[in-house]
Amino acid sequence: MSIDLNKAGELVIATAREAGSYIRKEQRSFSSKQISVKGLHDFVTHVDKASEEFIYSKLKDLIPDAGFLGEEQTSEIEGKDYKWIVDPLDGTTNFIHGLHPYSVSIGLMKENEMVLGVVYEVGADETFYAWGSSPAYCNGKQIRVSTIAKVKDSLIATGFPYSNFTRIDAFNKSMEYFMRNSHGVRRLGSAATDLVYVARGNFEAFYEYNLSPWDVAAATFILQQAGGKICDFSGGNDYIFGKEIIAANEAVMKEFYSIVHKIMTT
Ligand code: 2AM
Ligand code: CA
Repeated sequence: MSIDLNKAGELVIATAREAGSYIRKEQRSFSSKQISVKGLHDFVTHVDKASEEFIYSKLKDLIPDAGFLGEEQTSEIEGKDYKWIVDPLDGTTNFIHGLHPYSVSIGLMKENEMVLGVVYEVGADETFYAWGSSPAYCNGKQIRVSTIAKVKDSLIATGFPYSNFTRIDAFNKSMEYFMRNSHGVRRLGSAATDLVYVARGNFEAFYEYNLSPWDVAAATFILQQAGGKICDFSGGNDYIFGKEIIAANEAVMKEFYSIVHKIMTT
């Protein structure tokens, strides 16, 4: 079965933006009393849940038989050829603290390959998207990764460990390396946003361990369509479900990968 990706893409953009408007409105009256704790430093709010329920209600009839994997487990459907991978609010800790960025992330996988990605960053009202073999766009304008080819000239994004500290020593070493040998390291708090900022050329590269599929699926597709390269810490393709991701513009990937691989896997 094949679907019209242009039609699906327009609907997914509208859905992500509508979910984002709801999140923006809720943030204005949000109180820290409304937080629930899922795990160590892993927070969820009624806003995450309502956003996912809204997204599910919009997507469920678009592709009959599609699976659905959402962070808040609104509905666990295995599905046939297609699967939606959804983070209704990526950057919940930022949201709780009234800080940007935070994003709505909706990806579509067909037979284990991503075919569509939409990331809506609420604070700047920016929609990043790509589908099929199209280029990547932000708010209607084509985006492309940067051409900076050396780590020493790069701005690097990452996520600090917050609940899984098994690789903290290696991670700290990698941070020290990039502090000494690049333009600097940034931790924005939303992996989907980090990845689309690599796609637009704000960052040259991004790496993190212990992310979930919904944090990265949509944005990795957008990044690839913008000319980026992505792999796991060993150079393989298991970066959506494998909890390790290295992403970079094409020119700097080889050097960036060799550093992260060496420090994080030895
Ligand atoms: P989430 O907001 O959807 O949970 C960045 O490190 C990634 O980790 C984010 O995409 C974020 O996704 C997730 N994360 C979960 N808990 C976090 C925390 N306490 N601090 C930072 N990131 C967290
Ligand atoms: Ca989330």
